[in-house]
Formats: sequence, structure tokens, C-alpha cells
Amino acid sequence: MTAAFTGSSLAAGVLAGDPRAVARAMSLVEDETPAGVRLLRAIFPRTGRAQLLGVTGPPGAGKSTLVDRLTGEIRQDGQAVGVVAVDPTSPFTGGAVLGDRVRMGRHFSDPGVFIRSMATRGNYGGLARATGDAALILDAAGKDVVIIETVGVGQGEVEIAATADVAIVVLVPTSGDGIQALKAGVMEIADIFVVNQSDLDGADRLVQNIAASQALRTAAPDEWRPPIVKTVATTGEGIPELRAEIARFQVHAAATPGSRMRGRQAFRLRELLSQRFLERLDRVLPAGEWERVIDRMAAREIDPYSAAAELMERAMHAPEPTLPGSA
Ligand SMILES: Nc1nc2c(ncn2[C@@H]2O[C@H](COP(=O)(O)OP(=O)(O)OP(=O)(O)O)[C@@H](O)[C@H]2O)c(=O)[nH]1
Ligand SMILES: [Mg+2]
Repeated sequence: MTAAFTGSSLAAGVLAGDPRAVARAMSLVEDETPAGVRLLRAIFPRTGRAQLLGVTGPPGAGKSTLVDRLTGEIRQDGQAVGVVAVDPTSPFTGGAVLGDRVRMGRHFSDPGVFIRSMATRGNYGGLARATGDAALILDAAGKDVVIIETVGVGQGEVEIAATADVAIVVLVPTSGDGIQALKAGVMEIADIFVVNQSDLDGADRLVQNIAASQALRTAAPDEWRPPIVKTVATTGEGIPELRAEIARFQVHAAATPGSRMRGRQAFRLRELLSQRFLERLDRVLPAGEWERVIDRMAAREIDPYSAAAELMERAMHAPEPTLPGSA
């Protein structure tokens, strides 16, 4: 892609919903460029309108197929949809990126749908920041609904779904014991459970298991109890029911305003701060120093707490050149 956009024309392009501008903007934020930061600053006041759906669950649960179906249904109502699919595989294979492309292929020619795959890079929680930023860009570009698909295996991925307006946890009868196979914390974040691949044996048993696990939770009488929706994403069965539950949750959330939105803002701020801190450390430490500290830890010369305290101290007091994007 060439530099066809200047800073302000890029922001204008994003706000006008130009898919080329949106794609360019996403690349800039994904690559953590100062231009990406400037763009986000420019568009931020125009965000906050889109509904954010987080979809998470074990690998291969049918999340992309479900997102594709959901996208189709939402499009029927004339609403524009943005999809950010976090590629669970290493950036070197690229396999799942292609997989998502294929599975959501039928929407690629629809101008009302924008789909983006993002690679897991695992750098300082950069993934959460990048997906959050991508969602902001889609929001600014006028998408009514933004769906973020992540595999519920790492804490970061789970938290991404948890900070959406609606967190949808997709489980399948085949994933062994289903519930146990998941990273701790996934069950807790669900606003809605989906038992996908309900055409397979064991779907009802899984529904009972989920219900049993939920029954153990103590909840206030007026607290939201996550419903369990059975779906077959390949045929679209259960998708209207899922949409109805999403709508029902929205009504509930609207009656208890603020908490989730604030939670999301707090999460983003923490992510950004920890990332900025580690970036700063990278800049101020002499070359090889990081490795030396790790060597000392490996040799048991210094414990991790003292090492962290030492690095904190140095990062705080070293002179900082200029923060990226602060100009
Ligand atoms: N039998 C059955 N197969 C399904 C269903 N939904 C999805 N699949 C199949 O399950 C496989 C994985 O589907 P995906 O949509 O790629 O699953 P995913 O959760 O997005 O996978 P990752 O993103 O790689 O974690 C595909 O072969 C789908 O066709 C379903 O309801 N029933
Ligand atoms: Mg997928």
C-alpha cells in the first residue's frame, strides 16, 4: 500500500467510511506508528457509537462461522458491520488468516462489511491495544456493529472479549469436557453462552454442564443470568435466538449504565500504560541490559521482584527522549 493518504485526509477518509482509508489506518495502528497514534487522536471524539460484540471460545469452536452468520443477519437489517478476527496462530504460518478469509468470504464484496484479521504478536499486551484500536477505527468509520473474534486461550484474548459491550462465549460438545478445556476466567466473562455445533452429540449435556456451573455462582436477584443458546453455525440454526439474547442483554445493560464502558476504558488505559512503560524501558536500557538481568535471574543472583524494582527505578529516572506520537 502506498502513502496515498496524508494525516488529515486519512482521518477524513476513515470518518467517511472509505474502506481503503480504514485498511490503511488499521495497518498504521497495528504497526504502532506515530501516524497511527495521531490518527486515533483525530478520530477518537467521533467514536463510541458502535455496538461491540466480543466472541471468544476454544480453537475451532466455529466462532468465525458464527460471526459470518451473525454478520449476514445484521446486514439484513441494513446495519453496517466491522469484524476484527484475531489470528490465533503464529504470524509465520498465516493459516488461520486465510481460514477466516475463506469462512467469511461471502461478505468480502459487501461494502457494508469490513473484515480484518490480526496476528497475535504477543508483545506487551499489544494485541489488546491493536484490536481495541481497530474497533475504534471501525466505529469511527460508521460501522453499527463491530465484532471481535478471539480464541479464548490466553488471558489477553479473554480480556479483549470481556471488554466488549456484549461478551459471547462459544463452547462446543466436542471439546472434551468443554468447560474444563477453557482458560480460567472465560466462563466468568460470558454475558451469553453459545453451544455451537449443536448438531453433534453431547450438546444437551454441555448445556446442562454450563447451567450447573452457573448455578454455583451467587448472584443478586436482579443480576443478569447468562442465557445459553444452542446454534449450528454452518446452517444458521439458532442465530435469530442469539440475536434476540444480544438485544435482551443490551436492554439490561442500558438499565445498568456505565460500569462496562468504564471497565473498558480502564482496561485500555492500563494496557496502554504497561505497554508504554515497557517500550520506554526498551529505549532507556543499554543494549543487552535486559538479557543481562535475565541471566542474573537465571543464575539466581537476583530475584524477579528485585529485578523488577531495579528496572522500574531505572525506567523512571532515565531521561526520556520523546514519547511516540506526543509531537
Ligand atoms: N458440525 C458443525 N461444524 C461446524 C459448526 N460450526 C462450525 N463448524 C465447522 O467447524 C470448523 C471450524 O470452524 P471455524 O468457524 O473456523 O471455527 P473458529 O472457532 O473460528 O476457529 P479458530 O478461529 O481457528 O479458533 C469448520 O470446519 C466449520 O465448518 C456447527 O455448528 N456444526
Ligand atoms: Mg476463527
